[in-house]
Amino acid sequence: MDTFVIATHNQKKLAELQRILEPLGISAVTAELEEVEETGKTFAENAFLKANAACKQTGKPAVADDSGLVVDALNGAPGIYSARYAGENATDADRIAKLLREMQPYPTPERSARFVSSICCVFPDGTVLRAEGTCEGEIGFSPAGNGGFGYDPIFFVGERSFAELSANEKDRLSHRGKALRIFAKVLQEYYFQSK
Ligand code: ITT
Repeated sequence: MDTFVIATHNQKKLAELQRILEPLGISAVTAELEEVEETGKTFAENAFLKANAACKQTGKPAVADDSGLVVDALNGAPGIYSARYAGENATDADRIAKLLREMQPYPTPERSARFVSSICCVFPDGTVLRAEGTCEGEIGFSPAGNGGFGYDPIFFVGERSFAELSANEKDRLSHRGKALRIFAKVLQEYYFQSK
């Protein structure tokens, strides 16, 4: 099987992608990649833009994840703008604070949300493979836990936030874990058919 370049500049996301892909038998390496403008209107379009640019730049098959938090009460925001929700140089804490402020008017039954991960893999011959995963949850009223990254401290599945889960627990439930397990199957079929 090929070695895949992981097309991300987010170190925490990279760590998750590598730790989920490795047990699935998919070997993933990093590379110094140019920044790509995420001009797509969907997670899938942005994942393609990132994977395609990394494949073109390195000449190797490349895998990208475009992901985000979709909040029903906010009509799907921050969605594909999750990373930029509080401006370009903001921190995870800034983004969490902004989301909690926006969610202030909404009581528990109206705090439903989901994480979405769209995985795209582009091969040098132009082949494109895709997979998507979602995880349903609720936006909490204050941050809890120190694990994970991004919006994890305010995204609750049952009683615990994603930031309170172990890495294994998060990978089992998460949008990214689900998307990558589907991706592993799609990849297997691709290799099987191309033999
Ligand atoms: P790359 O594009 O370089 O991969 P990025 O952080 O900009 O890194 P995205 O454009 O896909 O990635 O934005 C995803 C944002 O959604 C991310 O920065 C987090 O704020 C949030 N997010 C995605 N997955 C998450 C997770 O598992 N836990 C918490 N927040 C997550």
